[in-house]
Amino acid sequence: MINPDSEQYSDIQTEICGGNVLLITLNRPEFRNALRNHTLFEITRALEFATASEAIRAVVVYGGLKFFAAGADINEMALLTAVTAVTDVRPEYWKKIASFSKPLLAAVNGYALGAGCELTMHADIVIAGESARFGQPEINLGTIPGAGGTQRLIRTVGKSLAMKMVLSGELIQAPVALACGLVAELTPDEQTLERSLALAAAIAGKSPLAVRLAKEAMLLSFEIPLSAGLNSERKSFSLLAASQDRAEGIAAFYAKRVAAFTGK
Ligand code: CO8
Repeated sequence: MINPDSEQYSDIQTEICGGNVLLITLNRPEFRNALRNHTLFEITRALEFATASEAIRAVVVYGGLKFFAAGADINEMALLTAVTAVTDVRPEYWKKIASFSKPLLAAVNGYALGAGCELTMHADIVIAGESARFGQPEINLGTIPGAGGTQRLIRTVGKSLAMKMVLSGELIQAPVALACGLVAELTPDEQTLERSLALAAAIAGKSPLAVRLAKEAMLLSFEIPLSAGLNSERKSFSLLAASQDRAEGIAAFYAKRVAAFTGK
């Protein structure tokens, strides 16, 4: 088990906040938090820790007050050839991030570009500061997004805006990101982290079973037809009827007290 308080990481810092939220802070300011392979590796290790820990019920990924992440590390990307791209480790790291089963929040100030923007789209909820700028500027490098940017962006913000962003490389500002649904909430920059941690803590206080199945059901909507999604939702809904957490939630409602969910 990785100790999140240890100094084993070079590209990120981790901290457990309030006992049940893991905070991952990207820590390569000299490269504007560019996500080199090792950064993604460390993020996956931190998420593995969060998965294995019963105490951790939500994760927040944060870039700091000034920038979130300026994309993939261009120095590293420039070395990729058509052949080495086939065995590139990055897709495996992205799959691990995408399959993380607990709630993942992104707290974004400043630039979230390229792979940085794609990282925010791997998050379940994005809270952005007023300085946040989102973009897929890969076209300026003669290439295209490689970590889901063409797929997740269009599903999130719709065709016209996604096309504009990916084909022109133009960035969008925080209010546009909010209006198009890339972001759930805007805050002043100084409050982005605090608000994200508070929201993560609120989610961490819910039934972890219900949260997990709700996340799973919603993400499934991107993969399957509506009728199959509705069937899957119904099965998870039925399954939860057998949980102690649901009984506790209903008992707490009648007793007019706060429910104490245990994940059983
Ligand atoms: N990778 C590596 N280094 C970076 C990156 C990056 N993505 N972004 C910034 N840096 C470095 C700069 O080179 C600079 O280094 P140095 O101090 O040695 O000159 C340092 O960070 C500071 O950068 P700036 O001086 O530019 O800082 P500013 O605050 O003025 O500007 C920006 C910040 C706007 C974020 C600017 O740095 C920028 O535009 N960065 C690149 C953004 C970008 O194009 N991102 C997309 C990356 S590509 C991707 O994500 C996936 C596709 C990969 C294919 C690539 C094929 C080659």
